[in-house]
Amino acid sequence: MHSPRELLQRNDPELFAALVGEEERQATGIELIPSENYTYPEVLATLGSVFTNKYAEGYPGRRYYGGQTYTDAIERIARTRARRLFRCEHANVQPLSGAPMNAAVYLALLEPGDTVMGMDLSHGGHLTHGAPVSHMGKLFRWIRYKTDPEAEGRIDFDALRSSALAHRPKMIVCGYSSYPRDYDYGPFKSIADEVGALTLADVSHIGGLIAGGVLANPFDAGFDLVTTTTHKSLRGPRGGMILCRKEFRKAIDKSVFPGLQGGPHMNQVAATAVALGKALQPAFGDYCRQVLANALALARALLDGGADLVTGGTANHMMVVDCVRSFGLNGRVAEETLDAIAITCNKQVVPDDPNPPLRPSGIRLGTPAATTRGMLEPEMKALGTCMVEALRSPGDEESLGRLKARVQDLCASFPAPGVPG
Ligand code: DSN
Repeated sequence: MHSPRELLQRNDPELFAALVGEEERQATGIELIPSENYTYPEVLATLGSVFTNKYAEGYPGRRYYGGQTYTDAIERIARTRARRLFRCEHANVQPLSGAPMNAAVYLALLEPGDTVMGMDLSHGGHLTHGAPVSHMGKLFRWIRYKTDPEAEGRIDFDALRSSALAHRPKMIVCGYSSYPRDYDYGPFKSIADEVGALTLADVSHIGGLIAGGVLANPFDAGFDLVTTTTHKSLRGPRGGMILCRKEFRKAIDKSVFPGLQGGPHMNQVAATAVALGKALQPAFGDYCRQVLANALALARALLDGGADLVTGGTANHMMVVDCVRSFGLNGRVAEETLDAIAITCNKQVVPDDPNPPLRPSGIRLGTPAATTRGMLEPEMKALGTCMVEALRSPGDEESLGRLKARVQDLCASFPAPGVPG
């Protein structure tokens, strides 16, 4: 009897070689892209389980195919756990990932041409919050709000309110991909109430930190809907969830299926249930507290090394470093330089970036994955110091080689769960 892994190795050596290469890359380097994490071994096992084989169009108790005893069970478990974690009335756990998740909300509650407000992409918003290149950007009339450079890069609520009063949006979207501060839900809600707009918080990056009780929950401020991906700080499989008050339940469920998607990926739904079960355990709160403590330690090390951080630091695990201002490098060179010392990050536009997205001014960092490996503040300080040293002399091969050995030594002491070393 061969194990599934042995079968893959024997029958598809080319694919197997890529798998082993990726395992080695993940084991020997450190992941500082804020949207990535190392998921639980139990999630990996569930993703690779027989739930992959099953079609389950519909919802528990109302499916279009037979054989749904266990698919109904896992979807009910996932929905119940999501409701408990986020203290909400309804959860749809079928969105395949973040973009269809947000599209399903817009298509459920808006008409084409309706006005919506979302954060400008370069100020921290997401593609699905109305960037002109996205289909949703073309389908609706988006009004973009920004941060205020005079107020340390915080959201400019006075400008947001004036714009809302002028344009009367039907929905205001709060949520970001690269805004390093806590989201201040209160002002959004009161501005939305003033103009009669629905409120959506896309908390994809901080969903885990909300579930873990260390960041504010938008439902406590009276938000109507919350979306989150499941694979970032939540440590689950790739996927998305739509959480909402019960009056939106029917519209949201119809929009996800049959409106936008076909058969849900039941292996993903099962794995989401597993991750949500983990997030309900007290240890998850400890993990989230450490994610934030690690972010502060990494930010401190970078600032001490002369780095210029957008908004001056972080309050939500994420950091955006302006590499042009700090080190005279664009983000692409910075990303490649850190790659050379086994640190993975992503290049990132900064607010009103004069440079293009593939050669932007900054890089983006976050601490969920490093924290999953068990790294603490001293390791963050060590990584921050290595990064600054590398970014100061990106052409010094000898120094990069030395730094890479230091980072790899550190990683060897903190194995990534589920990643064969
Ligand atoms: N790609 C994810 C991120 O890195 O933020 C979300 O789109």
